[in-house]
Amino acid sequence: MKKKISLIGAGQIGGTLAHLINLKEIADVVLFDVVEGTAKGKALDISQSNSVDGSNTEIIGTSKYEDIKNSDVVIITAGVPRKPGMTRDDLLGTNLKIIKQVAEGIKKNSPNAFVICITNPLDVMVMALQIYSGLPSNKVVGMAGVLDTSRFRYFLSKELKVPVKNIESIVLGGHGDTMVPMPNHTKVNGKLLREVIQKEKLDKIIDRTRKGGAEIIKFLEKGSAFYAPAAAGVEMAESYIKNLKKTLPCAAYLNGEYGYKGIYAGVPVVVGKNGIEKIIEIELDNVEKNNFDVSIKAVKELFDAAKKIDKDLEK
Ligand code: TXD
Repeated sequence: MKKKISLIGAGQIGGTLAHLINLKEIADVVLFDVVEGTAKGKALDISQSNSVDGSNTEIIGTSKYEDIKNSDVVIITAGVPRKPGMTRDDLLGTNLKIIKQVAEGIKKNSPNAFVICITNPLDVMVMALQIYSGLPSNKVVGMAGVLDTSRFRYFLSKELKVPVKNIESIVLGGHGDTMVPMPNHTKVNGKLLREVIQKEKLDKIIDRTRKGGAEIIKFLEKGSAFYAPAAAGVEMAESYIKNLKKTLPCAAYLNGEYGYKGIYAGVPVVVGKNGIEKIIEIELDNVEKNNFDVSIKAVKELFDAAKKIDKDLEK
């Protein structure tokens, strides 16, 4: 039985998601956007690549929520991206309204889907999405840690001249400047990172990872990163669809784990056919715990700001 992935938002990331899912033949795709032409045009264009790439998945473009009915996965990129000089938090007001609308559409048409939120400010958007939609928290997750970890591993691989596949790592916490790259949980060719890199170089790479999004926005001037965010979203969707049970850093609902309850945070989770199947609690030393707490505090403060905008977020 062919699987169905609906993409809410057919912009830079949404279009790239559609192309990657189609190329890897993971599922049929519904590309949804309020600007119907964007969705229909990109769906048609990607469909016409099938004869070259040999993919045979179906992809349609639409602006009607009924077309996302009974999706296995819904990935949300609907919203506005940052402009140079903006922080992810600056998008709160605009994107919160959009997420509320999207949550309604999913609740009505695909309440059993595994929902991956990508829209920024990510940690608050995914929390709002789960509250607005009322979907179970193990089926609503945010994409950020896979991207942030991918950036961290890339920068390390360039610095150490090691293939990125030989670097295991993880970035925890919120998707913002307080995110927590984890050097003590990073291995390069099986060796602990701190044994193979000078502290100054590591600190520079941690800082560059935190500002990875802004660095790309500065180059692009219009729009933000989309290839790597899309690749990260596809890895999460594929782990669910194919029940790969990959351990991935995702913004997941904490119910006591890491000492927190009732908040979303970037932590290692197992993604399989039941959605977030397990939250992995890794040992944090005092510095890591402190950094994690600072990151969670930033998410909480932004969520408080969101609740001031929309009282419906008061649980
Ligand atoms: O790691 C991460 N989570 C981040 C997320 C990485 C990079 C970018 N991040 C955020 O994703 C970014 O800050 C934005 O909030 C989203 C989407 O970024 P993208 O670059 O794809 O933005 P675009 O190209 O502007 O696409 C957004 C699309 C656009 O086509 C709009 O017409 C559409 O969203 N849109 C809507 N679709 C459906 N419903 C509504 N209401 C709607 N409003 C706009």
